[in-house]
Amino acid sequence: MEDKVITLLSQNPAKKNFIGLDEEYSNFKKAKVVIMEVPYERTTTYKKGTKEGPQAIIDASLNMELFDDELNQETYRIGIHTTNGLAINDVAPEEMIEKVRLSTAEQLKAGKFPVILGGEHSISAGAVKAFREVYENLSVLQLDAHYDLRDEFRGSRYNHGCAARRISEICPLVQVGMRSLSKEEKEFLNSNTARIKSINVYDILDRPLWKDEVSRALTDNVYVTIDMDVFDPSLMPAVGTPEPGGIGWYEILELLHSVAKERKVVGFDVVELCPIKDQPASDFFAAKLIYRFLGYIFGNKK
Ligand SMILES: [Mn+2]
Repeated sequence: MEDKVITLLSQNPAKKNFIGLDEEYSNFKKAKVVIMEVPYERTTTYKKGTKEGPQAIIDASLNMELFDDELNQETYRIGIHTTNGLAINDVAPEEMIEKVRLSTAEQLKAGKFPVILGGEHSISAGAVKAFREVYENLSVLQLDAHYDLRDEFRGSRYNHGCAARRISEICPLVQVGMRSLSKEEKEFLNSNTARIKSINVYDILDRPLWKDEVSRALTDNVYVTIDMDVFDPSLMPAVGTPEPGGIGWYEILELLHSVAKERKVVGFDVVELCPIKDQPASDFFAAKLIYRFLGYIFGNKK
């Protein structure tokens, strides 16, 4: 009964922080987690709108239950602070990356666990740089429909199609769920198997133990970058570059749960949500994914 009262009091839609938490659970000082909004969109090539992603996730989260039915816990008690969004939409990609790096570094210095909301996928490289400066033995787990391994795309090395290539220059990379790439990317991949481990959808269909392969390939400290198009577009239509044949909700949750158990997840981002007007299901999906993943990471490590 007491929990119920707290739940009602905490969900105040007037407050624009993640899940609409009260001051007690959303103030910066006590929060373990900091949600950083990075509404950057400059190099998208297909459907536009991912700069609206962070706000759509926050809005959807206001309607989410604070109690987690799978984990039987109230994850928000770890404290979740939401920062003001980075004002970066007018800057060039190189400058954006540097700003994301700086603001991520600031959160890490304060001992926070950053959760970064994009925005397009190019923002991730800035965050990964900051994590690499703090964490030895860092690797990145990328969930994505696309390999994003182009060295350059449409005149920029920081196009969203180059996101994973830039990350792979910072630390080892494990990619999961891909199903679309260019011949150039395939050739690059074939000559960089020591640094990049790729488990595409065909590997997933063929190998029942693929999740173990993922865990084995990751180092002790893991940053996770989740491009929402890794999910099947029937579940997650609100993405800029949808690809058929994606992964399901429970399968991704199982993967994230096993990674959270077996490795130290030090931060993550959720990118490329491209909200569809009057169809909040995808926004809510992303908000719930974030909350569940936080539950996996912090659940049993009080
Ligand atoms: Mn993608």
